[in-house]
Amino acid sequence: MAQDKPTPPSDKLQAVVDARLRLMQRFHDKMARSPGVADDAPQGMGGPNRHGMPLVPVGQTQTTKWPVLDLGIRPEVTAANFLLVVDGAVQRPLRLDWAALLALPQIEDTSDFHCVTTWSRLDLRWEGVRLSTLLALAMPDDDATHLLAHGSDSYTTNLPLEEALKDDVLLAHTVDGEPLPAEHGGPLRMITPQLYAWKGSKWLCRLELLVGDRAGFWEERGYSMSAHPWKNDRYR
Ligand SMILES: Nc1nc2c(c(=O)[nH]1)N[C@H]1C(S)=C(S)[C@@H](COP(=O)(O)O)O[C@H]1N2
Ligand SMILES: [Mo]
Repeated sequence: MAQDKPTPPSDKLQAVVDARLRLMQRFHDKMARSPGVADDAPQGMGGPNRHGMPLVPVGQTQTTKWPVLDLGIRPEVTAANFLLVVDGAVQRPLRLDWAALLALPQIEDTSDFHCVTTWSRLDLRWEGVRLSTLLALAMPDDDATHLLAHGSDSYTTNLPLEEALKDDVLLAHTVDGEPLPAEHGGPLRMITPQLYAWKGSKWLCRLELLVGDRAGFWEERGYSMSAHPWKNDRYR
């Protein structure tokens, strides 16, 4: 049932935490088998796993610049006109305006950013909302398996829920202490530190829960459905 008004801020944070844990329990086995968790020495989760050494996946080179990569369409999204919809295979569709997003539990996490065009940026300090928090609120149907993230530039990208639920997958509004610049997807983008960066939509406007997988923009053009940088998993 779609709601017309933005979802009011939740003051029942414990309920969110409980719902999140229940959802993660449902995907526990798949998550345990996924790269980055199943590896003996998990990599790609930021500085702590690098033991202080720069370390990037095969075929990647570290950069200290931050290139901009997108379709060349720069949508005019601001906090004032921001709207994020969560719909599809969910029991409780959500519509969040900027205030509703900021009312959710906020976290900070430092992680790496691997673009499939071979550059990696290490140790970006992100702030935002865990994707799993929003999914817990939206309550994916029992048979939901994937999601398609939509950007306001009409970009799409797909990922399985066992990846989407990882703790470092954020809807981020702040990077290195500053509001996320528009060219990097501000006011809100998704990040997927354990997958190539194309899995994180800039100017995020919709999370569509799916029963089964559906290719997004780059996936339709030959890029990997799973996109694991530590497995050099670039193409289909
Ligand atoms: N909405 C949207 N999100 C997007 C893209 C895009 O074209 N549109 N490009 C993707 C790709 S290929 C990469 S590598 C990263 C680049 O993010 P950056 O421009 O902040 O470096 O965003 C991803 N998310
Ligand atoms: Mo990319």
